[in-house]
Parts: sequence; structure tokens; C-alpha cells
Amino acid sequence: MLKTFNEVLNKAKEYGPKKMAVASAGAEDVLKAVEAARKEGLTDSILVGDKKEIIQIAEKMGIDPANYEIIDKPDKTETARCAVELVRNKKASILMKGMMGTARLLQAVLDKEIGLRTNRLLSHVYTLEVKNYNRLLTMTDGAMNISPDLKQKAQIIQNAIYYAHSLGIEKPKVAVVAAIELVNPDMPVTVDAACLAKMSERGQIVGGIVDGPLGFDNAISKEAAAHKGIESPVSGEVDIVLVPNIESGNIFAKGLVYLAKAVPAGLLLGAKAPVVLVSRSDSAQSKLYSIALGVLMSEMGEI
Ligand code: COD
Repeated sequence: MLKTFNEVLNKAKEYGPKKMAVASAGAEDVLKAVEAARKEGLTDSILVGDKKEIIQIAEKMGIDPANYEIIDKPDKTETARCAVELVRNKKASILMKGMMGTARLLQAVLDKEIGLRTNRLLSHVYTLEVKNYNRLLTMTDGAMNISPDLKQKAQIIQNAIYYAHSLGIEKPKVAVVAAIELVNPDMPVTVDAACLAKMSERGQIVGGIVDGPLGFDNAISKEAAAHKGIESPVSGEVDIVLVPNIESGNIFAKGLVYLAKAVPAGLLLGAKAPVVLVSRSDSAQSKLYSIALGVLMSEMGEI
């Protein structure tokens, strides 16, 4: 079980280099991460975007553009579609979002003709390395599904469980968090949480252990759970946190990053190939870790 991003990086090196298509590569932090991933032997990237701009930025940074295949697509929508097509045509096995809006890339990924859809729901995971926690913590979904219903939440959990397997976690522990740990029909999130725990017990979600509803305190701390008299098979050892909606997930991750200096890395799951999808404001180091996660996930193959 990989417990830090350094361990993730070292493991991913064993599987590299993988071909990666970078959509809109013309930005310093994107190129910095892509070059670091090349030097670490993780990826061999095809850069898509405004070729002149990519070469200019690369040279300014001391990166030799000759190490990359560059496809000239000055228009951002064209860039997204081209990078997606490279993955669809198996010229690359990982897709990375560079300097473009998330929604634009997602629309290309979801495109019925050229996209990367499977019969699964696409969902996003943010994995965080947090100083005061004993393992990597994955939160889902703070970036793709806006307000998932019960069926979608079950699929989001299933995607995250498969992903956690790629981190060597045999039976990932999932906490479905809510404001309280009791079922209250006035709080539909608690009802969904109880259903998801039962769905896991009955084999409708497989490969992990799901419990909820749990407050975030008694999910993350055994002591807090004991204090409230709650016994949970996941408490204190949570690998995955399912949040109720995109806003809570986004605030959760950004809160940890900005206030607790957590290091984030992000991936989109459920497509034909992993999509490295981090915030434009995330550091080059976060982007490198996300690429490493993409390599591990790509090694698992299409699920
Ligand atoms: N998985 C699989 N298929 C999907 C998914 C999904 N998660 N979401 C939509 N689809 C399919 C639908 O079934 C449909 O066939 C087609 O895609 C279009 O669906 P719409 O009309 O709901 O799609 P859009 O374009 O209105 O919305 C899709 C987005 C991904 C753009 C939308 O959900 C969105 O904006 N999500 C949030 C993205 C964002 O801003 N994130 C912030 C990052 S920090």
C-alpha cells in the first residue's frame, strides 16, 4: 500500500514511460511537470496546442522541444479534441489537461464520436497527502459530478475503489460523510449514505468497505468515533471520502491545501484512459504526482 506521493512516484517509475497526450501544453507549470515526468521516466508526452507558444515557453525554461512530438492546434477546442483523439486512437494511454478550462476538456472527453466514454460514470478523485494523517486520503467527487444521485454516488465510489487498488490498497475503506452520523430523513445525504453502506454489504459495490453516514470527525479519527459511541469498520483508517456534492468536495480539498499545506493530485476516472486533471493553480509538483497516479491507473488497464 502506497502511503506517500514519493512512494507513488517510485512505483510509477517501474511502469514508465507511458505515452501521454497533453491538451494545451503552453504553460510553464505544465511543461515543468511534463519535463520532470519525462526525466523521471514516467511519460513520453505528445504536446498539443499552439506550437510556436509551446516552443517559445519551453526554450525560455531550458527545455529542449526536440524531446517532444508537438501538434500545432492554436484553437483550444481543437486542442482538446485532438488530445482526446490521440488517446482514443491508442497513440497515448494517458490524457492530461494543460492550460485550459476543465469544462472544455470534459466536453471533448464526453463527446459521443471522438470522446473517451465507457459504460461507466466519469468521476474525479483528488488524492491528498496530509501531514497529520497516516495514509493518502482520496476525496471524490469535487470536480466532475455536480450533484450526484444515489446511483451515481455508488458509481463514484466504485471508480474510487478501483483507483485505490492501483495504489496497492487491497480493500479500501470508504467513508460517506454527512453532517451527522445518524440517518435523518430531513437530510437526504444521510439516507444516501446508509443506502451506500448497505449496497456495499450486499455486493452492489465491490472491492472495498463502505460505511456511512459518518461525520468527518468520526470518519477520520477512531477516538472521535469512540467518544460518540460509534463503531465503524472504516473509522480512523479511511482511504476514500465520498462527499455529497461538487461544492463540498471542492471546499474540502482547497481547505486542506491552503490551510493545512496538504499536497493534492487529481485524476478523472471512468474514461477509456486516466485523465490527469488538476487545477490550473496547483503546483508543478502536484501535476507531477498526478501524472504518476495516471501511470499507475493506466497500468491497471481499462476496467
Ligand atoms: N459520466 C459519464 N457521462 C456523462 C457524465 C459523467 N459524469 N456527465 C455527463 N455525461 C454525459 C451525459 O450522459 C450526456 O450524454 C452527455 O454527457 C452530456 O451531458 P450533459 O448535458 O449533462 O453535459 P454538460 O456538457 O452539460 O455537462 C457535463 C460537464 C462535465 C461539463 C458538467 O457536468 C460540468 O460542468 N461539471 C463540472 C465541471 C467543473 O466545472 N468542474 C470544476 C473543476 S474545479
